[in-house]
Amino acid sequence: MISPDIQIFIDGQFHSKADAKISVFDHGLLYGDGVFEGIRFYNDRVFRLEQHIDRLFDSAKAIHLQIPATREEVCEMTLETIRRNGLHDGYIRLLVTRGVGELGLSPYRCERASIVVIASTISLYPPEKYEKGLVLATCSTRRPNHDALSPAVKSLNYLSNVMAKVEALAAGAEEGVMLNSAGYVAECTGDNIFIVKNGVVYTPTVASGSLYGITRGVVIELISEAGLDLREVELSRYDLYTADEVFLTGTAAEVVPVAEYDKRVIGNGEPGPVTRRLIGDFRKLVESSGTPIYETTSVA
Ligand code: PXG
Repeated sequence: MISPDIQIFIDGQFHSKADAKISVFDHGLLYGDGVFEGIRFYNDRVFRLEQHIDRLFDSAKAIHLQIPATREEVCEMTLETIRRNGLHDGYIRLLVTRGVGELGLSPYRCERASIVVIASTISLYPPEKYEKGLVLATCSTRRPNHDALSPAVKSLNYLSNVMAKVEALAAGAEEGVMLNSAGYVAECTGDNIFIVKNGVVYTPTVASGSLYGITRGVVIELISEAGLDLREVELSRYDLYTADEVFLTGTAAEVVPVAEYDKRVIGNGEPGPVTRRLIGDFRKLVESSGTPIYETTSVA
């Protein structure tokens, strides 16, 4: 639940929820022109803060957007927003919009990008889904091609993901699988996807149209620490239907098992041993690592 007196950071100032406003001439609103991050903090530490900020700067660079602050300053804005709200566990939505401009697409008539930090909570799926697994369905809305907007850019334009989510919900599923234009699996609407087959873990390559997910990267590290093989490959729907295990990863979703996909039961319909192990390892890691929020001498 969002507390009513939440303090939101906009361009160096804190505002109450009711007063936290962005101009209707901001190109973030007019054109979805901007980038964002979703970051979690656990137990007074921000998980993989620097990686999120690096990805934010990479997304901004890709869309030719100058963030009006350094990486260190953006980290500090994030930490300060959590401190102002006295939070210990939660979720950060960090946005950089193109800023206020004229009507018309040109971003060069926007004087200065705006930085917004919201500290709140997020819960994508009910807790029992982490025990029982999600139901997935394939969406007809494809991930953008590399010759359109790069699927690696975490931009403010999420309409194709929103449409895919609408399709998944209409099909009675909880999450939607998005394919690329060649028909290979890219990812879900807000999560990366992994499968396990005969003890080997597979995930689509980033070139397949998935985001460089921070959680994806963390889970790849955990897979290697567990002594398991990980292969980044092109995956088809067939590979998912016939997998022993399927699970999703994302900042909001964390690591969540899949029980059913396009009406096919995955494995025996219960979260498998690799998924269970990775859920446990991930929880241990997030509780014990990250950038301290309230300590002044920081050990990342
Ligand atoms: N793919 C897409 C398209 C995403 O948007 C991920 C994968 C997972 O990436 P990370 O870096 O989070 O492991 C995302 C991230 C939300 C929400 O509000 C969505 C995401 C992250 C946080 C919140 O639904 N998506």
